[in-house]
Amino acid sequence: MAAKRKPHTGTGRFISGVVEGFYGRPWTMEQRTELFKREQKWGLNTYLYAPKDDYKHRMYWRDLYSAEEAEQLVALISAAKQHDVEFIYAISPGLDITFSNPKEVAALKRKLDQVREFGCTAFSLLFDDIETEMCPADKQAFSSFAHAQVAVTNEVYQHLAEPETFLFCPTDYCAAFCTPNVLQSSYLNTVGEKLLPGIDILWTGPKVVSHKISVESIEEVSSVLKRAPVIWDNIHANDYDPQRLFLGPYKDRSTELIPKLRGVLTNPNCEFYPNFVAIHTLATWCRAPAVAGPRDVEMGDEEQDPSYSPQKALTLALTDWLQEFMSTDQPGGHCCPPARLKKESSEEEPMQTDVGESSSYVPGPGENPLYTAEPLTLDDLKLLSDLFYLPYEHGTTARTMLQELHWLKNNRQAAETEVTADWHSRAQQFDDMCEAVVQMFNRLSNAPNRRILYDLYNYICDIKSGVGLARAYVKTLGGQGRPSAQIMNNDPEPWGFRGGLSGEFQRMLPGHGNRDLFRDPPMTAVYCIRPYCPEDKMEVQKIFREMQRAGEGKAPLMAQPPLISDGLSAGEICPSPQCALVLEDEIGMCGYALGLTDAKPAAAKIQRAVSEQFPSVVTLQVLPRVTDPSPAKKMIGRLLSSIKSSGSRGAFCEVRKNDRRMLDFYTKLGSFKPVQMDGLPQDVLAMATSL
Ligand code: GDL
Repeated sequence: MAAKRKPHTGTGRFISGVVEGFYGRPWTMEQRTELFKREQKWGLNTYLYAPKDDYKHRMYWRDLYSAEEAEQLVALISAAKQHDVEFIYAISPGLDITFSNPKEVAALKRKLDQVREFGCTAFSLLFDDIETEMCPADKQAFSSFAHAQVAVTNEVYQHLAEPETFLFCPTDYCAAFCTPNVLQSSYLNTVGEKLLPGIDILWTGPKVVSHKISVESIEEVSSVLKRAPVIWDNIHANDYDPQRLFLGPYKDRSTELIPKLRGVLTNPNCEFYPNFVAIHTLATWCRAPAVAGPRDVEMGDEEQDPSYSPQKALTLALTDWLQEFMSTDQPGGHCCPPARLKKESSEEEPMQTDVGESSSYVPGPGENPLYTAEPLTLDDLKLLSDLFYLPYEHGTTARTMLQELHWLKNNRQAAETEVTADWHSRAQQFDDMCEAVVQMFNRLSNAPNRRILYDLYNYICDIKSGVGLARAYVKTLGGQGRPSAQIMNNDPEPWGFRGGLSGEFQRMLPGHGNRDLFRDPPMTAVYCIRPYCPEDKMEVQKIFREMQRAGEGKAPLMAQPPLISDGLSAGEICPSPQCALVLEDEIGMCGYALGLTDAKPAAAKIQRAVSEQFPSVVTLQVLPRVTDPSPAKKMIGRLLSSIKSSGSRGAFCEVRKNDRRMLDFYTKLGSFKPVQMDGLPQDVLAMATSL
């Protein structure tokens, strides 16, 4: 029977929902059922079952489910159905499957047949996060890894009678993993061409955790995949860092993407309950009305998106979440708040007793009043979300606190000599902000819904003590009170400093702290690296001249002896094929990287020799407006890999000793080391790397 063709233009049902695809403790069946209820309520339609550390999903993918497990899965699949959520069962055989062994493929089919018997009708094969080297048997049978995966996936898909929903996760599932890039990736091109058209493909965007996902990037990958992808969005995933939690809104994805995509599934925080915001705001985004006709404003900044405002979506989510915090509805047990809420009647049961029937405690005259706590507020939740916002951005209050602490620390001199009113008033404001965090912590700890609290507990404890330390530090700076025991003491308690071996390692490594969101907010500029073409010659020369002029102050230009790199940049020497790249930003060309696989002839012309060990030469220039070092690093990386594939053993660069910027660049790369080179002008240093 021919498969029903699905629309790949985004005009059909938009797949929307959640992928449980993170590492670590999987959610419980109860939590998943709760998820289906929420998805239905908020208009999301899909759940992709893919918990990385579930034994039988990945590590022991061949093993069939036991009777007890089967019972649970049957119940889960039926719960999804009840709530109009499509349950997609995913399996990850990539750790150790031999693609060419028919027994392995049979094992895969057998496992999926079993799940089909549980009532499941939608499936997915995932090949993310696996070794890309094939075993000898597979190398013999398939021309590439992509061919191996596609062959098995197509076979399984057909075995299952071409299910309406069938997803494939490629090994190169984001642009950053594609070599040399998305358009030229032979892996992705094979997948796009050979994977049967009814199979949809998962994609995480430019990176594993993508800051932004642009319409252009989706158009590009769709052209290679020959279908619109389903986004597996890691924006709220926190399985890579035990100190992070993401409670900010779904953001930096324009709603113009919706018609260009087959769907979006969010792979959120490992902790189930704190995902309220992640899933609620995604649902708001998915419901965003389509805007007819072309827009007259340049889109890209989500705040200008007329169909979706992350801030409004966040407020909606937090308002609903507040209700949930207040609910005592705990399946499988009674629940009472730990402290009575002020507004509640005194008839309520005291907390954490098993004597539900006993009357509540009433303090006698002269006895301590009962402990009471203010109820949690929407502002508390806004603050909480601000403190645990998004992977590339702190929330407003968190940013302000960091800025203020930074200012207070840097201006403490003034406070010591002359007591400035300004410093003290800002110190007081900082203290008030810290107090708000402590109060928020207290009210959260007293919220009736303990399930959410327990999921949040470690994080809010951590931020509370972090804030406590900062607060004590500012007090000390201002000369108020005695130096705080926690921060000034030489023998602090373990809770007086942030511990853990991993943290200690980090502090010892170079560059520790240089990715702080406060000091180094992520770059918003979008760069494109593309192959050089002859028409680029003039622009390359322009950059070269501009950078030469910038260096003129250091050494008179005309007096400088010629270098091979100068010849390349000035267009007098042609770069070797595949060894020339240009960098572009919104304004235009802003850098280039050029190379010669064999520098000997060019060297001979200027009476120089080239060592056998490093026969190739590279040169790179980037305009000063490119403050982000990564595009230059990427260009040089790509250039070196092209040079390597030409068979070269090593490459060198020529750097003028007064060119601190370039010296710094090559030194920081780590792989380039100064080398002796005969005939090199006095003021020039050669640095080289083996390939
Ligand atoms: C990944 C993994 C995912 C993990 C996420 C965040 C995909 C396709 N796979 O690379 O399981 O949770 O990063 O750490 O995203």
